Amino acid sequence: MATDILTAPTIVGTATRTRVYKNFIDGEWVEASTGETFEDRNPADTREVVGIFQKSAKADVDAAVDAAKRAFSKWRLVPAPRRAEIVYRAAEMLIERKEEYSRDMTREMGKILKETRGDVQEAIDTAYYMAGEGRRMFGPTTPSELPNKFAMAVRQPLGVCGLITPWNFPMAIPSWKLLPAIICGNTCVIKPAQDTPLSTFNFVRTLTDAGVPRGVINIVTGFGGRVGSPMTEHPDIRAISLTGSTDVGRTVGTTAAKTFKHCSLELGGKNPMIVLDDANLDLAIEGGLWGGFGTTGQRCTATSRIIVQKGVYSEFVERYVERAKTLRVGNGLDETIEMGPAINAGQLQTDLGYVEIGRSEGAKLKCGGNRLDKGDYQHGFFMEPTVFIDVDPKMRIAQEEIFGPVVSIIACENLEHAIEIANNIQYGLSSSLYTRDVNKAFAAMRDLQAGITYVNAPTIGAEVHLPFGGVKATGNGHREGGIGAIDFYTEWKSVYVDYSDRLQKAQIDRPE
Ligand code: UN1
Repeated sequence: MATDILTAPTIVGTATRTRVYKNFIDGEWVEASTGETFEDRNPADTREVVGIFQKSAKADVDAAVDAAKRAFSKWRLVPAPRRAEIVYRAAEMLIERKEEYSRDMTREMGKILKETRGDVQEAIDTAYYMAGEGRRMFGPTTPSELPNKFAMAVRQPLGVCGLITPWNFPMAIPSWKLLPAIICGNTCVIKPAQDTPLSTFNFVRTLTDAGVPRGVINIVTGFGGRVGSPMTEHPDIRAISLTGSTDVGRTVGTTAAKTFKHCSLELGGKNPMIVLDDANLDLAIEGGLWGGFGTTGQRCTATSRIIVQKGVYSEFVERYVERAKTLRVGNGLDETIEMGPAINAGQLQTDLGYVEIGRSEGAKLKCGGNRLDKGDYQHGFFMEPTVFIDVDPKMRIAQEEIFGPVVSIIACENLEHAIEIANNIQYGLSSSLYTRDVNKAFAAMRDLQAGITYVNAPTIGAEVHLPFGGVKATGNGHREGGIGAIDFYTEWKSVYVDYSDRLQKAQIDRPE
């Protein structure tokens, strides 16, 4: 059973010694107030302990917030272009460290090297992009309605930001939050996911080496209830940004509202890819495999529903399933592997549980569905790429976020019907359409209820300078990436300068 693997003895002192990582508060490495630690294990081979991290509690959050508050009084006054130079330098350093950090990430998260390199690259892209923002941070200057009066709006930092990040993009998503936050002059306390803290340490170490001053970024590791909750409740944290499940988002949003924090929630998805009769099927099949099984299906943007028009349904299903069966599953450090393990025992159990749910709902299991636990697989959380066909859009496997390598294929009559199926869901993160018909493409771009729509590409692959986020239960209206991030981490201040040397009354002093 998976839980046995979790309690397997730690191999320490053979090839490498397991390193103990402390919290990073005010530029110092400090132990948690609890004196407790937890292990970060490799999901492809749970005998390997990647690192030992601090199991923190409220007192550690309080210390980190105090440090961040002190640092804020100076950091906010550093000119934004100077802050940006540090971030730019970090981007250059990350390029040099990319291979090392990608390997660390594959060891702690499981996704294949090609993808962890992409994850580190996404942090590099964000760093270059946000470094540029340091010389923009534009706000409006606009005419006053009164003579000899100047009007403009400037962006101001918020103060201490609390960042709660997930395990599936352990460097990219921290970069989406940390970099705009510090470019805007805020200071941060970050709680990385307990499954993947090392990548956050690698990222923050690089920022520190590049010159981010002490206290500007603080890391507190641990679990949601003991670290995330005190952050969300802390009166001195002025903004919370969470990427996580819709359930956790609801709790975080409700709690953050009590102290009037800015709150950005990036939550679940159940992303549809529509394939119309006129689509380039080769392209759609490759896209659907990448979108469905890339990152072992563990992306908020994963292509978890494929809605195929009836004229190409049989051919698509047959060819898609044939290809899914041949995907090479294994340890992502092996360059030939195409799909890694689930992140942990709980996630694997969820994935296998949904296979049972799909079967009992009457969907046809066309391939996969089993755990892989023999030979090289025995120490990891591996499972076969799984495809259900003839799925009814109302089934739970077509409605609920699984976050694993389980794809549901649904038949549709035409574009209208496909969009109805696509939209009839609580989530609205990403979406996609394969067609060669420009009229249909534009209709779908308008009508799909999602924060992101791809045409002739799967539902994954967002670029960092465009808004990232979703509608409905996927979020609360904020966007990461692009200028939306700068909007989230700043507050507008409108400034009026009256140089008339007399009292002028807006709305009242009007020429006859
Ligand atoms: C996620 O889906 O959890 O768009 C983040 C992508 C990546 C980020 C995904 N750039 O696929």
